[in-house]
This record gives sequence, structure tokens and C-alpha cells, in this order.
Amino acid sequence: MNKSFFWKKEKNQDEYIWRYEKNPIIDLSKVDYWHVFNSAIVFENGIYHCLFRVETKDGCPRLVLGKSLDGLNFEFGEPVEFRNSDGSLFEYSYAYDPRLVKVEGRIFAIFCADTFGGPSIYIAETKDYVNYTVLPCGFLPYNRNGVLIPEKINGKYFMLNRPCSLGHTESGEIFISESEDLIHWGNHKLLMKKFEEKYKNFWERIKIGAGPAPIKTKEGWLLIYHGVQGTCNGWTYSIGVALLDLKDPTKLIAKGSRYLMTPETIYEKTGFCANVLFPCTALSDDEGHITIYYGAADTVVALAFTQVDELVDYIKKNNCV
Ligand code: BMA
Repeated sequence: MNKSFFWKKEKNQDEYIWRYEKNPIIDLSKVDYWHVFNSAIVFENGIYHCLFRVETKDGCPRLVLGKSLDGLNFEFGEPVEFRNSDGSLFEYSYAYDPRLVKVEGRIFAIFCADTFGGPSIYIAETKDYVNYTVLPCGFLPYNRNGVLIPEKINGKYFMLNRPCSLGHTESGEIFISESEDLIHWGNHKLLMKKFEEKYKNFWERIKIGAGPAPIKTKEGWLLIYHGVQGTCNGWTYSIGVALLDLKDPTKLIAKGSRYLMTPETIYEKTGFCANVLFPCTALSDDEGHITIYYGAADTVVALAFTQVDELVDYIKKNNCV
């Protein structure tokens, strides 16, 4: 089957990223979860395979299997039963913010889980999007927003990550770490800074974190990320973009100075945690189409569309590095 993923061209002139008019795509009255939001999706042979970040009705963050044929209507499966390599159950207190990334034919879920009193980044491998084997933990606590570059470069894996505190991190920037085996990580580098007075990028004043796996383009790895601003009513999570060097992703080439999407619609401005846009998936193809699945207000999943050339053009014209 060679169907392409769901993408729509209609947009307003001034938008670099445009929303799906039928957002949000999850009808919470039809699922037995409190909220279904930041989710990881891979499109393969006409099927959308998914890991949903849900909150159960006792408020616990969990990852649940999902599947769809059209990218809009999802069947919900069971909560994922992560296993260790010896077959024993991977035990954790809660898990959230998954990304699904293919690297050289292997499929990995990267997610945040708490096994020792705070979050760290875990990697689990799957061959069927149902059974997941967790690798030994390679990151010290506390750390979040882990996402792999979807290719090995010079024989190495690269993981974007965001060291953080226990709880609601007051400040944070994007780091990049490397590994030859996905277990031993090192050579950690600060990849991307948040707000800098000289650029007036106030929308990312508090912290930033990587979103979906970076997309390979002629100009570099295109990174979609979230930036957080503080307001009297709490934090606002918006979406921005940056470019990393193709041959050396530890080098930031350029970064857009403003957000390209900020909470505007009712389903983004109201919900369990108002004013949050949190992208964990960006499907892309050779023609440069991009479909972003993002969590809105920590309550529902919504879709937005864009194109590689639009984003690259914007970053180059508004570079603040
Ligand atoms: C982060 C995670 C995300 C959430 C965001 C905004 O720490 O919990 O899942 O979307 O906060 O609440």
C-alpha cells in the first residue's frame, strides 16, 4: 500500500503552520480516559501506529496503544506493557510524552518515565508497535523531552534531551548527547538556548524542549520544538522551529526568533492545562509535506499542517543565532 498520510493545503496567507479545521480529533466522550494529548504516531504501509499520552481517571499519566487507517479516527488499545530485555515487567510509576522514531529500520519509543522518584528518559524498541522492550536507562534523573535524530551519523546515535528538575521545571534548554549503543550516553552538549535579551524572543523565556524527531531537509535537520513563556495566569506553550547541521547535529545552524503557533483556539486556550501546544509527532514525506500531531491544553490531540520550504524560509529570514 502506498497511500500518503493525511495533509491539507488550505491555509491563511500569513500562516506558516495551519490548523486542521475539524480539530480536535479525539472525542473524549468515547474513551475511558480523562485526557488524551501529546502523542507519538508513525505512518507505515497505510497504517498509523500510535502511542497516546493519556491520563487515566485517577490522574495518572500512561501510554496507551492506538491505531488508525485515516490518521483521524483512532482505535484505542491497551496500556503498553513495557518489558525489560529479560522478559520481566518494566515497573514505573508514570510515563508520558512519547516519540516514535525509526533509525535504520529499527523502531524506538522514547518517553519519559519515573522509576526512581522523578522523570528520566527511556528508550524502548518495538518490532510490531505493540510489544516494547525497554533498554537500560542511559540518562541520569531528571531529564525529559528526549528525542532521537532519525539517523546514525558517523556511527553514532544522537539524542536531544532537556535536563530538568523534579516537578514543573522553572528553566531549561535543549542538550544533545551521543551514543554508539543507545545505552551509554555522553559527550553532552548544550545545543540550543532559550530566550536571549538581544533577540527579544520572550515567547521562550522560561524554557524550551524538543518536539518530534527532527526532519531531514537539504538545509539541515528541521527541529520543531516548544517554548514556554510565563504570564500572570501561568505558562504558555508555543511552537517554534530551528535547523541543525546535517552532518553534525550538535551544531545549531539557525533558529526562528518568534513562535509559529501559539494557543489561539478554544481547545488550545481551555482545558485541563490551558494554553499549551505540545507537539510530539511530525509526519513528513519527500515532497516536503508535514503533518503535526500536537497536544492541546493537555486535554486533546489536534492536527496542524505545514511544508518544509515554508519553515526553512522562515527560519532563514528570522534567524536569531
Ligand atoms: C510537561 C509535560 C507535558 C505537558 C506540559 C504542559 O511537563 O507534562 O506532557 O503537556 O508539561 O503541561
